[in-house]
Amino acid sequence: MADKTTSSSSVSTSTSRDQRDKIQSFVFLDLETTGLISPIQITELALISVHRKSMDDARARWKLTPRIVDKLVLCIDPEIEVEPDAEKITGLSRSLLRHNGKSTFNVQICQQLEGFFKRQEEPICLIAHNGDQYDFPILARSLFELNDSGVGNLDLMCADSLSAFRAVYPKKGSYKLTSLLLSTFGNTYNEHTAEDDAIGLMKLSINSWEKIRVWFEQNSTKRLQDYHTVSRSSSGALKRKRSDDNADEQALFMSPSAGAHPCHF
Ligand code: DCM
Ligand code: MG
Repeated sequence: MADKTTSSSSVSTSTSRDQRDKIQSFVFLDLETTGLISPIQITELALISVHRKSMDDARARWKLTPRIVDKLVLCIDPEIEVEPDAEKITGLSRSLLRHNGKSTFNVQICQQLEGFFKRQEEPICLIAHNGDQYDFPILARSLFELNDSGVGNLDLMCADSLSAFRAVYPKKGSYKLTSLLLSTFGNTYNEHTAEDDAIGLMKLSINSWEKIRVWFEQNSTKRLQDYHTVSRSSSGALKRKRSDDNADEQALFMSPSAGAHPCHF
């Protein structure tokens, strides 16, 4: 009798601990920016947060759009000019952002982000496509350079969906977000718009949820703060992020270990 009690209570303790440690909120992140040349500033940010339960349910029901999501989409004055190529693909220029009265990445934006993350059940994991090289360090720098950013107190795990899709589907020809969406769902979408890129990433993740979720859980070891340390400790201009031609595809999306990081602060 005593043994039984002990063993059942130890099982329930470990189950609940297990449950507690599991990612509860998956936050799909995408940034539009001034381009590829350092210093890179954010022109648009999208966060789409979906609870683990909704991701599980969506997959089980073959629905790619969960009913319950929190979204935050912000357009931001980057304080420097947007590179012509970036302006062309995103439709965002500094003057357009300013004429629409958008603020710079200031303390108020940090507070909005902090409020957004505080609404999500922890543990929280940010997911971004090529996030390790691009979105995570850029967001971390923007946030943590403002010293009074309360986001620094939050525990935000990070997982790069580009690495995830490479690992889970090693034989794909291209791992660009647009290519993955086209090959998976057969349609194009409004790419280079932060919200649509983040939603596309969410749908791809739901579609491959069983495998991708396991990868996210096993590989979300870094925290957002860690990317700021990396960006401070290295020097040199940020080179390339993503490009639409095949050479860049080869360099950036197919063989990350060969040569220099495409995004190196
Ligand atoms: N970017 C760029 N040129 C490209 C691709 C991307 O300057 N060919 C920059 C500007 C985009 C940012 O990267 O705002 C994010 O790219 P994406 O829209 O793919 O998320
Ligand atoms: Mg984008």
